[in-house]
Amino acid sequence: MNGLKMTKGFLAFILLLVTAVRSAQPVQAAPAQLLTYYFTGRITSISGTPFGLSPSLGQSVTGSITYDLGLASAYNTGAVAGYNQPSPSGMSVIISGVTIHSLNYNAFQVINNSFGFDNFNGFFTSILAGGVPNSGYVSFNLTDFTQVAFSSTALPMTLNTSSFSSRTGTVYGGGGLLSFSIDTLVMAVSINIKPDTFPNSINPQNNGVIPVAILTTNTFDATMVDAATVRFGRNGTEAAPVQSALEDVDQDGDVDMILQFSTPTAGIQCGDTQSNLTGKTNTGASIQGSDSIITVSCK
Ligand SMILES: [Ca+2]
Ligand SMILES: [Ca+2]
Ligand SMILES: [Ca+2]
Repeated sequence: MNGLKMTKGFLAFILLLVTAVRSAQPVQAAPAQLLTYYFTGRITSISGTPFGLSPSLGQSVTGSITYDLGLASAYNTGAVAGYNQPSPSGMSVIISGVTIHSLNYNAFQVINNSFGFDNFNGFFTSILAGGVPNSGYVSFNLTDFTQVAFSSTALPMTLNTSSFSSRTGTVYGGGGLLSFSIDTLVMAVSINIKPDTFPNSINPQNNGVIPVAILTTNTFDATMVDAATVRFGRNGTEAAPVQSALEDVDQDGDVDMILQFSTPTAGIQCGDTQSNLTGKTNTGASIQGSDSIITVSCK
């Protein structure tokens, strides 16, 4: 009898504690809905020597654009409607090995004007690779004259270069200005090599298969992937899947894609520390993901 009373009392105490902890919690911010795109392009014009760089025309440029659908807010000023979001979101441009990184300021803006959507603008205040703080801006301009690329009520979930009639970027500051084209845009996706284990040990001489999961997140539906277009291996271009299925691989309640790749065709070499996956969704958007590996039985 006493034991039961004590148990009841104890449960009531726990309930009180849980209620107190709950009410003490701050209001939760909207969950991050990060979308990252990798891009490649070429330098199309140069003026001065931005950040001490002496790039050449036509030289390749790579980088990434990240935005957070959860932080976006719509605004409307007269004829111009847009979507604006504060940090964190990021842009980086890599020129001659130097990363120029957006930071700290109104890093992303999409304006829907009479010319369609354009002006992915970000201002940066530091250079990471050079380690020299500086000011200036990096911007991306994707203009869709047909005005059909995005819905009018949200930031775009997918960016296909074919959707834009004009794709350019600019880096300004540090004593110069350069412009570059944006030739490819690839959406970053989350993958898990050998979903049941970590670290992901791979014997390159093995004749079996490597399972790889493409995970569904709050910004990406892995069931939209066209399995026939997926490739996996050293560069992400090597092996086509020998099998694929849809299932909740990580048991978080949403459906993921699981694929099997033949180890010999993946081209993985002793000492590799990462393997890559590429593919397309059934709406034609390009995807790319990578995960760490360790190679075993190598001599
Ligand atoms: Ca794993
Ligand atoms: Ca998930
Ligand atoms: Ca899942």
